[in-house]
Order: sequence, then C-alpha cells, then structure tokens
Amino acid sequence: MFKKILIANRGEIAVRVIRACHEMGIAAVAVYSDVDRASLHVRKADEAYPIGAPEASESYLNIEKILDVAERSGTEAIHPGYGFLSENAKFARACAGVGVKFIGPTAEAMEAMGSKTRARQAMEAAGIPIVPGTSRGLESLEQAGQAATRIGYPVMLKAAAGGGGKGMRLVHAPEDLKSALEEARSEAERSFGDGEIYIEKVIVNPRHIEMQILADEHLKTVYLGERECSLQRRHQKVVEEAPSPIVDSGMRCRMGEVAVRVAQAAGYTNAGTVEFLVDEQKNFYFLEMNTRLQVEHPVTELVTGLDLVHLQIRIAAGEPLPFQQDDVKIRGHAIECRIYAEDPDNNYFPSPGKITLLLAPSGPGIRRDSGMYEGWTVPMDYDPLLAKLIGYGTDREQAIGRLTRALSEYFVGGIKTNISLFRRILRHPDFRAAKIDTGFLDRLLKLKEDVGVEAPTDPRTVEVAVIAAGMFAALGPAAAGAGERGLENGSAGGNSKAASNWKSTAHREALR
Ligand code: MV4
Repeated sequence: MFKKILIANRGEIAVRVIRACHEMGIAAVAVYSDVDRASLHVRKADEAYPIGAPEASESYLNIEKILDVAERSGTEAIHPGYGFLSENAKFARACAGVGVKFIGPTAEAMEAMGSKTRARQAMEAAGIPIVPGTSRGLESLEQAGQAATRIGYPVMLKAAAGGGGKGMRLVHAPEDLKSALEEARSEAERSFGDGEIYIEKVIVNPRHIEMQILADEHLKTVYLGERECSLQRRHQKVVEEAPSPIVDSGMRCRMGEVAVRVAQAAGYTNAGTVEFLVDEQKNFYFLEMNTRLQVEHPVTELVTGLDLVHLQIRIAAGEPLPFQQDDVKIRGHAIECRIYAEDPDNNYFPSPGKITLLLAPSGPGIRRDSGMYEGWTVPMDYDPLLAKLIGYGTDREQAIGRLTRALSEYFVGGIKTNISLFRRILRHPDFRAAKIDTGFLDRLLKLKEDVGVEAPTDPRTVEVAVIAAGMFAALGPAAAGAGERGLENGSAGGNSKAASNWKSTAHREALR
C-alpha cells in the first residue's frame, strides 16, 4: 500500500480524499493556489505546497507544478478528485512517466471515452444500446439532412468533444438544420477547440440515470447500482439520489451488466460511471462514460456500504476487488443536495464572500461533505460548490424527512447559498411522487418568477444576512429559519411583500 498520496484538487473533494488517506494510514499531501492558503484541505493535509496564481492553468491544472510537488514530497500516487486534471489523459501519462501512480483509469481508457463519436463507434461494435444516430462527425449539410431524414425529426445535434450541453442543438424541422449546425459547430469550436458534430434521435422527457462501476487491474469489473440525476439546471446536477425510484431489480441488473460491458470494451480500470438516457418506456441508451470519481458518489456509498475512495486507492495499489458482484446489495435510500455559494434571488449567480457564521446539521441519517468553515472566505476563482448534504434512510420518504430536517438546521451566514431551493424541491408533490423528468426544475423556477419577486439590487441584503446570523446566535434556530426564508424571497430593503413574509414565517417558526 502507498505511504503517501498527493491530492491534486481543492474544496470538499480534496477533504474527502484526505479523510480516506488518514483512515488507511496514508499521509496526505495538499497543493494550493494563492487564494487557497487558508482553505480546509490545506489545514487537514499532513503537508501542503503552494503551486501559484489562482487561475487554474497556473495551479490546479498545471501538470508541471503538481508533478514537481509530487517529486519533492516523495509522493507515490496522485488522486485527482473530479474536475481539473481528473479526465486529462496527458496528465495520467505524465504521472506514469515519472513513476507516480495515477489513481484512476489509464490514459488510453480516458481517450477511448473522450470523444463521443469514438465512444459510440466502440459501443456499437460491442453491441451496447446507443441512442439511434450517427457515430461519425457530420461532413456536410447534405449528409446531416440525409441522416436527420433517416432518423426522423426532431433531432439533436451534439458536439463529439461535448459535455454540459455545450454545442447541443435541438432541431425541429429540415429548414432549421443549416443554422443549427452552424451554431453547434461554432459553439463546439469555441468551447472545446473541436467542431466535430454528430446527430442523435431525440429522446422525449428523458431521465438521466447513471451506473457506478469499479474495475480492478485483474480483469474483474462490478457495478454498484444506479444514481438518478434527472434534477438538473442548465446541465448542472442539483439533486441526485440512489436508487432511482423508477429502476427495479430487473432493470438494475440489465443496466449494470451493460455498464460492465461498456467498461470492459474500453479496457477500463478503477472507478467510473456509465451514463444512460432513459425514455418514457424505460428503454435505456448509453450516453457517455465519466472516467473519474463523481461529485455524487456518496449516495452510492450510503446505499452499498462501500467506500469508493478506499477502493480506488486499493485498486490503484494493485489489489484485487475484495468482493464479488453477488456481495453488492442496495439497502435504503440516499439523496444528495449540492450546496452552492450562489444567489437564488439573482438567477443563481455565484456569490463568494466571507462565511461569518456557520451552523452545520448532523444527526441520524445525515452525511455532510464540506470544504467550508466559519471565518473562511469563499474565493471567486473556482466552482462555487461549498458542500454536499446527503440524507439517508430505510426508504425514500425517511431520507426526504431527514434531509428536510437537516436543511432547516443548516445556516450559512455572510454569503448567499442555494439552500432554500432544496426545501422547495423536497416539499414539492411531484418530487415526493418521484415525478422527476428533466423539465421539473425549470417548471419550479419559472413558478417562482410568476409570484412576482424581484431580484435584489440592494447591498443591504448582505447586511440582512449578517443580522439574521446575529438573530440566530441570540435567539436560536427559529430565528435562523425565519432569517433564511426571508432571504429566499428577496429579503427586506424595499420589498414589503418579502419583508412581511419574513415576519410571518418568523411568527410561524416561533409557534412551532
Ligand atoms: C439528449 C436529450 C434528448 N435526446 N439527447 C445530454 C447531456 C445532458 N447534459 C443533456 N443531454 C440531453 N441529451 C437526446 N438524444 C436530452 C438531454 C437533456 C437532459 C438530459 C438529462 C438530464 C437533463 C437534461 C436536460 C436537458 C436536455
């Protein structure tokens, strides 16, 4: 087993990996940019090295600097977390080049999945169900027109290098194809430096369901069940859960076996995720494979009882998987909320700043993976994910109840967060009934605008957060719940409707 691991990341995921290292008796080395000197991952690591300016290209994406720290610290392996260098084949290759083990798949497996057209070709050859469409880049408008006619409108144009909805265009009719293709191509070129576009049949009201797999370096691959990730906003996941409310054991088994075949066809090792689009008849189609540990891995850990980071490290050290497929059992239900530093009243715009007061939930069935602490200033240079709050229970209803309870205990003072959004999602009848297709969040957020709440432009909103924090400190949780619910509605400062709502909520809370 390794004695020392470098974590090439920051925030909650760096803390998550450091914890696994310490549980396994491994020393953890942190790297940090200039704005992360006081960040939690630096405090929790055994050693920490500065790697430069805040821009990711100068620090967390800088292969040379990270490998230099690896050498100076005597690191044997590097865990990349998610984002940054986690799916960078060049980095995986560079690690191997200096004799440091990359905790993840090989550069070749990453490359096989990096291009969607390439992955579709490989999966087609392996007999994996893919969304009907082309598996090569479109070479002309005529070719696109022929393919679209064959598939039938509406069609979806997608970027081969894509992800996150960039370079994606829905085309309803032949006359819209030309402009859509031009737009998709230029967006893909701008975002990825690669304008390759292919075409797919449109899946109506799809669900996004993904299967976790683990593969050791001795040709054994297992699946660990699915995650339902249909609750997204602008192609950003917001809430994830395991198991999916629409997947029964038969479907899980079929999907899991397909996911294992996907991994084997790519010569995949370590932890990975196979994404599927699922249609209204529950047919599932391979979409892409994510060659990293994902943000939402905790929901799988809670329902399987397995520690994915421990297993990643053991696999990277050459150990065989310590269990069989039959040993994997799904037990209970877990739901994750991604807590972001963003302003619900300003179109969920990132909202960095200093955390003046932090009251964090715990208790039965609650897991919190966080990168924040009271007094820490959230830098504006990176993804604003602050923490993940995960509720676990014997069934979905208990998980929702515990998560709702924990969200009402959560208080983050000094900055805006999206915590209020989760209360609205979790109490919604459609969410409770698990009617969560990909349009759910858009419908919910539109509803809010209809209520006529204006976005605040008033700097006093910040002041209100501090006052609310003070109220909590002085008066306890009833005041905090009220304070935060007030902020959800645009807070005081000129908005009398919101102010009165704040007061009435406070009154209700006080009477509970
Ligand atoms: C699709 C689709 C419908 N048909 N592909 C893929 C990447 C993801 N971010 C959005 N993707 C979609 N691909 C075909 N052929 C609909 C979506 C989609 C979506 C998928 C899952 C969860 C939320 C979504 C929101 C909008 C569009």
